[in-house]
Amino acid sequence: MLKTMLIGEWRSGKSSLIRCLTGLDYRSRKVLALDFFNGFVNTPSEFLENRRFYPSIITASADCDILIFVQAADRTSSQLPPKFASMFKRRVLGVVTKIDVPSANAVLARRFLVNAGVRDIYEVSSVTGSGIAELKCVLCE
Ligand SMILES: Nc1nc2c(ncn2[C@@H]2O[C@H](COP(=O)(O)OP(=O)(O)O)[C@@H](O)[C@H]2O)c(=O)[nH]1
Ligand SMILES: [Mg+2]
Repeated sequence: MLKTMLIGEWRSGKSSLIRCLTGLDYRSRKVLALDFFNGFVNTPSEFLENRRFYPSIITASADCDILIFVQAADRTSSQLPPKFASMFKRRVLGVVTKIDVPSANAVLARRFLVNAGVRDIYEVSSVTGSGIAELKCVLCE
């Protein structure tokens, strides 16, 4: 499996996604540090929310094979900056989470990801498991 780094705002579904993809009971440490778990690198939400942490994400991404920008489908805003993907020298995937939520707007979530420079976008639900197998295939390539 590709070493995968997840980047996304608070409660976007990063930890849930790691649990779904690994089938393991992952719980993030509630500290302001990178979290390494079973081939995944989880970044604290604050790393995206505060640009003074960008150098930390960029440095850590060098050790990863692939990056995932996580955008929840039930959000009407996004903290992903325009062209954010271009800051990284790694392949970037976009994952729209929470597509099972009744108020989900996957089209809007996709638009946020496209604006962040992502082309390859997957839609998943960590609750129903929808789209998880497809995403897993990409990460196992
Ligand atoms: N309905 C629904 N809830 C989700 C999904 N993914 C995560 N959640 C919920 O959203 C909240 C935040 O998820 P979490 O994985 O902790 O987000 P993180 O802060 O990015 O790690 C939790 O209450 C999760 O149960 C999903 O696909 N569907
Ligand atoms: Mg988390």
